[in-house]
Amino acid sequence: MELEHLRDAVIEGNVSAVSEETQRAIDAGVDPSKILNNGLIEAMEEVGRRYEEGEYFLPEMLAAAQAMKTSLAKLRPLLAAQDVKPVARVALGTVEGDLHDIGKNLVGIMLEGAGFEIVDLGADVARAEFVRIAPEVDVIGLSALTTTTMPAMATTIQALEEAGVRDGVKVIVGGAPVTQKYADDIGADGYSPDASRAVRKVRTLIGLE
Ligand code: B1M
Repeated sequence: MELEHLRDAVIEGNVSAVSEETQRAIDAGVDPSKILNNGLIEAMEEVGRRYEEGEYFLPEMLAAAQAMKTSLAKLRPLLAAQDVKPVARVALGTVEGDLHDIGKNLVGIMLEGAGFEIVDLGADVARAEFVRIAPEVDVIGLSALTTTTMPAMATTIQALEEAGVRDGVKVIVGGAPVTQKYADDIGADGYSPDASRAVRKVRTLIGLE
């Protein structure tokens, strides 16, 4: 069965069409991992490309992400039953003292759309929480939206080092006030200015690109 309609519906952010097309594919017996890879992931790659080229803006990206979540909700139990392995595990959180989570959530959805398993730690996440999760994941993503909470990125990386768990994970940072220079200064492995490029950066960090 052709998944073109599903891809188009995700790219257009059409939640009801995505829901219908996903169900149609499931009912037609299409392999759930094929629906994920050739339907959702390909569609989100296209959304990311359009966003980076300035053809799509935040509202279109949020709509596509929402549509993709609808489909993932239907596919998740089927994928779990098939034991489809995620590309890698990424723990995401907004740092201590910071309540902004919209950008972090978008990064999570784009990563999930790219086949990663997300451990969403939420917002205002204590360093101890990142230290606790570090041995269980491949990548830790830190988000900060204010200049006053940005230093918590540095102290979180320090805490990972002090606990002896820093070497086992890659750390990527992002958020409106964060820059590549800041990421370099605090010893992060990567930085991304937006959710779409975060996917590519994470793939590079774990050696997939
Ligand atoms: Co706040 N806020 N806010 N706020 N808020 C900003 C960030 C601010 C710039 C507004 C302003 O003054 N112009 C300002 C920060 C100024 C500064 O530090 N320089 C600010 C402030 C000051 C505050 C409070 C202190 C206000 C107050 O109470 N006096 C307070 C702080 C609370 C706290 O955190 N302790 C506060 C509170 C809030 C709300 C709760 C009301 C709400 C947050 C709701 C929520 O997130 N659930 C809020 C909002 C919505 C904003 C603005 C308007 C929008 C932020 C947003 O969601 N953008 C923001 C002003 C603005 O940006 N225009 C503002 C959309 C989102 C998709 O973009 O988060 O940048 P963004 O994420 C992008 C990239 O940055 C990147 O990818 C995303 C998608 O492309 N990215 C990553 C983000 N994380 C990444 C992680 C990665 C990689 C990329 O790897 C892991």
